[in-house]
Amino acid sequence: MHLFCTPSILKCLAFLSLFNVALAASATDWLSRSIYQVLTDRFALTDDAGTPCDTAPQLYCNGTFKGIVNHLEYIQAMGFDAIWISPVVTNLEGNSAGEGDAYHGYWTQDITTINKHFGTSDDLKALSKALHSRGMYLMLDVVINHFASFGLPNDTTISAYGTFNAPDLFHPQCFISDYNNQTNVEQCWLGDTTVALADLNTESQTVIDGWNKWITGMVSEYSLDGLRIDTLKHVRKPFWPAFQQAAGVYAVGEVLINDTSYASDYSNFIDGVLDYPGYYALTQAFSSTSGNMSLLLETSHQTQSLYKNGAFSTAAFLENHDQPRFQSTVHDQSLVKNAMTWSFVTDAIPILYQGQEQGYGGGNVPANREALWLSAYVTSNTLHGHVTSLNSARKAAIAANSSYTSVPMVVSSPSESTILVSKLPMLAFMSNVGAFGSYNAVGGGYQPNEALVETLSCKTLNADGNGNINFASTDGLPMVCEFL
Ligand code: ABC
Ligand code: CA
Repeated sequence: MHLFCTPSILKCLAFLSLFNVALAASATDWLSRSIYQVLTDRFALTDDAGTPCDTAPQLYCNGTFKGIVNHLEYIQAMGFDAIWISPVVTNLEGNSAGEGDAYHGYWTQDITTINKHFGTSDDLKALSKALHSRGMYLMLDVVINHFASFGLPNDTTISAYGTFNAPDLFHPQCFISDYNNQTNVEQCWLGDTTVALADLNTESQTVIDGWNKWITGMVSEYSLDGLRIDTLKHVRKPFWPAFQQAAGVYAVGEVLINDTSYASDYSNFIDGVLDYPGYYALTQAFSSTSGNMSLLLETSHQTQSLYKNGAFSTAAFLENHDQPRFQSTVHDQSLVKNAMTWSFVTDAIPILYQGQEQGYGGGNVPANREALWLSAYVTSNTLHGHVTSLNSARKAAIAANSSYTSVPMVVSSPSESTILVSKLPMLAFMSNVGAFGSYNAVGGGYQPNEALVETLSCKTLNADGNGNINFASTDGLPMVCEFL
């Protein structure tokens, strides 16, 4: 059994959240949510057969929308109130030599139909409905930048693309060769000659109108609450505001870059941006007992000053389906727990990639895309408990302070191995001293002698006469403190 305590304010919240659906979900609505990233093909089988799934050949393992519906309780019981699922449209069928098949959903072929491997259009609607009846949100991953082709596409390939079926709706073929040249990044192609990602001419009015009409239709047909936009930086910035408006719901874009000033400018064109620069700083800070904490501090201060709405403009993550899992290189469970804590205690919307709670440790793509059913969805392991406690602490803080999702956090680094996030009533200490290290930290802002709870250990404590807490850890574990 993991330790898990519920601050008193949370006890009436499960009931209230049932009324929290139906209207189009805005950025503000999403700020209090926490997102569980589902890789649809690898999350749950329809029949729970426990079939093996070898990640190496990159083939479909047969996870479905119905499988997700059957395991929503698993996700919600950890405290998540939103899921992000893989792209759902019909993809290239068949196997490419070397890069496998389209189990991840990013090899678009026809945006008017649903990928039959994941289920039917009705199955997707049933998933949306099942989520909403639990007070949860559905975020759909959408690929706007490209369509896919085995080998370079010819006129016949393109004429089969349905909505965008003419060569002049695509940029002339060239693979991206210079990431320092933004025109090259926007107008040349991702992929390679095995699987080419034919780059749409997103300057063309036909393409703009086609996408805007499509997204309006998708949001309405499947009652979507939010979007994760793939390859955001590969489409010119002015394309996005009209697209976001046509969607009418919150959208967070993927800008894969370790550069805060580059990534942050996108927050002027779309609601949210996945915090990749923060990801790089976070993984580095907790990579070992000599990780660079000042880089994390500096990056988070830049995030606060450069994004349109500070860190509220971002969604934070420690893992995703494109990066090696944290535990592929870090094994010290104290470091792991500290690194996991960060996304849940900052101003960002937290995202957890399926399998992290099961301690999965796959390295680079495709090893990091392990099937979750192989874990049997057990709830007994330590990290599962850790995630549950973090979500619970975050929800309690949001419930206790009406400006929790609008007043910026204060981040400081009291020593070279510790970082402190203050977002009253929550005070979170993280450190990279590791399981054999110890640290002391002081934080304040409470009432004199106020009764508090350390939510990860469930221990109660009191602020001192000045409203401070003096915290000593002998095992390097993080601490997340709030009102009892
Ligand atoms: C497959 C294989 C790979 C193989 C590749 C050629 O083909 O799995 O092993 O290398 C999907 C699949 C992938 C598949 C691709 C291509 O399609 O999931 O498995 O790869 O067929 C998104 C999605 C991703 C998805 C796609 C395509 C896009 O999250 O799952 O991939 O729809 C670029 C894009 C980014 C994209 C990513 C895969 O590629 O920008 O949107 N992700 C630099 C560039 C980045 C670039 C990155 C990786 O390299 O700046 O733009 O991402 O190629 C930092 C720097 C960064 C630097 C990183 C590596 O280091 O600051 O700039 O990123 O320090
Ligand atoms: Ca492009």
